[in-house]
Amino acid sequence: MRKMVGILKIGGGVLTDKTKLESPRMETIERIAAEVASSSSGLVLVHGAGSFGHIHADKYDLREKFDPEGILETHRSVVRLNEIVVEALCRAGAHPVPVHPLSCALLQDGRIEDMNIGPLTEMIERGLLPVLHGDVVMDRARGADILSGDQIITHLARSLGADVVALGTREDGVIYGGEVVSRVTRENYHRIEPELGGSRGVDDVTGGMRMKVMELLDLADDGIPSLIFNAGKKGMIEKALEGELVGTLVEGSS
Ligand code: IP8
Repeated sequence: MRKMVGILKIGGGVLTDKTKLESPRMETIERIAAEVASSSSGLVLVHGAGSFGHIHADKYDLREKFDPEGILETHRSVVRLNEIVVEALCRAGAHPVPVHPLSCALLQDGRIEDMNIGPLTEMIERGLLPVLHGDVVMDRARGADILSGDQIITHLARSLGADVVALGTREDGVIYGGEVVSRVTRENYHRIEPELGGSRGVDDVTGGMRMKVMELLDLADDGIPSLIFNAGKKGMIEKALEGELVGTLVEGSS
């Protein structure tokens, strides 16, 4: 029997202070690691870059220009955050394995064309916790581009056939008129869209809440719902992974 597969993304804004270069929020990382370690098996964790990566990608204008030095600096930076997360997960008793998209994904004009899924399914089967992250990735058309963790989770959700997809941000969900929207579908998206902005702190080269919701609506069109919730609050990860509606559910039209 196939294991249940959960895909959890934790945003870079939760794990780091996005206003200061390479500043991890260690207490939050330790808490999240403990919550992830105690969650049920069959999980893939993807984390954003925050102030590791976005600042470098912006500095080298990597979305526009092919820059070998920028590629190396940006990748090394996100790998440093990945190591911090992996170390915290080890301390919390999980069995994490780092997986770097630069080495296993290929883009075509900014979209994933190919990703090596075989190792991930094997890791999940054997009780390991793959830990991926937003990264700079080779692109057939552009040379290289920034691959957001948001695109990674939707790609993995489709190719692994995820049972749960949860996106932990610093917000309680999608906010409209000061309130959390409990459900976002293609029907109400046009109404809330003007209020969806980028993200806080440094320039986010991958687009903030609007891009997340667009990415997740495409996933919902393929029949896979997902949840945007606040991972900055204690206890929410477990609830989100257990399918509790603790935020905004992005789902297909009924
Ligand atoms: O924080 C961005 O990933 P994200 C990756 O998930 C880089 O959007 C290298 C800026």
